[in-house]
Amino acid sequence: LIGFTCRILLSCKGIPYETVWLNYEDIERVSKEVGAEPTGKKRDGRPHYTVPFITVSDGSSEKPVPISDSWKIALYIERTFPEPTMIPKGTEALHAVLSQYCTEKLLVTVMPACVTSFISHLVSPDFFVRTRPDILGVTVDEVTAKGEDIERTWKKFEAELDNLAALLDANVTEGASASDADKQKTLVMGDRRSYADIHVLVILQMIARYCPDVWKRIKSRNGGRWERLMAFYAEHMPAYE
Ligand SMILES: N[C@@H](CCC(=O)N[C@@H](CS)C(=O)NCC(=O)O)C(=O)O
Repeated sequence: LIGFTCRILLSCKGIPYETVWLNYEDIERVSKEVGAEPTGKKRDGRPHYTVPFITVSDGSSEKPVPISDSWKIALYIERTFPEPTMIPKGTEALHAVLSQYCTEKLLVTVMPACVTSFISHLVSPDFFVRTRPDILGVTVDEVTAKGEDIERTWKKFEAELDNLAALLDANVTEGASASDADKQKTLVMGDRRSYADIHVLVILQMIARYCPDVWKRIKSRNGGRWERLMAFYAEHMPAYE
């Protein structure tokens, strides 16, 4: 999921890249092979290696240079390929805060309803399930919504979307045409694409893929802006395979 943020960013900037898919159980080994740093710690203090990480051959060093952590990768991409800007100078902290907001408010809220379908698409679901307590401190079973809680979870998620929509409404300029207002309400920066949009996008894309029935009702919520956001980035959305 988080790897998609880097891929969409690269596509928006027109930078060619190659994707190497890793199964969860291979992330640590391959990270160490290429020298990508861990991005955090597991519950017991051991290093936690994560995707995305990138390796860059810039010609100045013998071996490709590794960068891990999506935010560090995004800043590297923005500084190395400034056009078109996706993190305008001086807005770095705002994009980082929006990213945190999306994780803490949207992703955490929706995960209990999506996790079963997400796991069923993994190559090695057993590894993922077995290692979650080490990483999150809870079992998959403990976070999975069941029975009536599933619908309750979607309602909570929709309330979070309504909240974000209300925040985005403030982008609308006085006297804007209906189509300009639609765009301003859809994009975090109002009149242009930016890195912050991508964090909303990857969550919507996850729902569209793993919970297609619920996506049908979410895409028309808040005046259809979530479907508009997806359409706005359609040409930059990477394939899953
Ligand atoms: N702070 C990191 C977090 C990345 C992250 O959590 N990646 C997940 C996949 S979406 C991962 O690699 N998890 C490995 C694991 O939990 O075993 C970032 O933004 O890059």
